[in-house]
Amino acid sequence: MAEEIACRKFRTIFISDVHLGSKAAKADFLIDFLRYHDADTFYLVGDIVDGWRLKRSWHWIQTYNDVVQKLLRKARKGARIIYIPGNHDEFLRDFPGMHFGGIEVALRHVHEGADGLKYLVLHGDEFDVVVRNYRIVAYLGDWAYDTAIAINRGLAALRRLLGLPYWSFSAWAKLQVKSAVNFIGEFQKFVSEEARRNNVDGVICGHIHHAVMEDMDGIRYINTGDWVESCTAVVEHFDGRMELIHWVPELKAAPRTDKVIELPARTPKKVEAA
Ligand SMILES: [Mn+2]
Repeated sequence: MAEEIACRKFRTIFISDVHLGSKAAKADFLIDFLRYHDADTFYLVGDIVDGWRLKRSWHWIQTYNDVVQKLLRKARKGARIIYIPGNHDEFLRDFPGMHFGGIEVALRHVHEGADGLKYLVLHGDEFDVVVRNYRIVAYLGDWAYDTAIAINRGLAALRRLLGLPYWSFSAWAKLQVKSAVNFIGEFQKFVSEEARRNNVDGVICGHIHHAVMEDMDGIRYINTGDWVESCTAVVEHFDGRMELIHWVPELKAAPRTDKVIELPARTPKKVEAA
């Protein structure tokens, strides 16, 4: 007799890069994960739907509907769901502040953990161009940095207008076998700098399909990974503790990665007088 597995309840669940619409999306694994993991708040950290892939060849199966239905049902039952669009679902970026069936759309969001730590939640594609040109950007400073991000946004819009697919940093990075690690490192560095500029304690992003929790010079860098290959999610416990889960459906349990960020205990930036 199969043992009934209890559903683990969390304060927050962060998921990104499901790429519904691409054949590689492991939607059934995600449904299985959502069956055993629940939360008060869900963040969909971009590239949940792969609009680019759908535009090229329509691939939408029942399992993808099931994922959408499951999320909508959670919203109906009172869960807060915040959808931060990525570059593959950038059509949603035209609707910040909108609500779809109880799902809020936001370009970025500051999440306050139960322990008071603040996290900037964003997808991360805007840093592609900065990462690619980091030497120039580092030399020219803040102005070049902001300009590079603006140019990247313009180029993405232009490519969309021309019907060209978004230039995929992650796909490209994987081709650069030797330098991929460097670029992942640079991506982490720039995203963490953005968190520092925003005066928060950490950043939670996706985009490069590389799940990790790391301390970047005092900034907590958390990447939720993806549901194309690795099947990972980040959960926040009710005490604010963050955990990275690699979901293995056959095990019906999350093998602990113990990739918990080892950091000196931090007090939130905003300290209230006693
Ligand atoms: Mn992306």
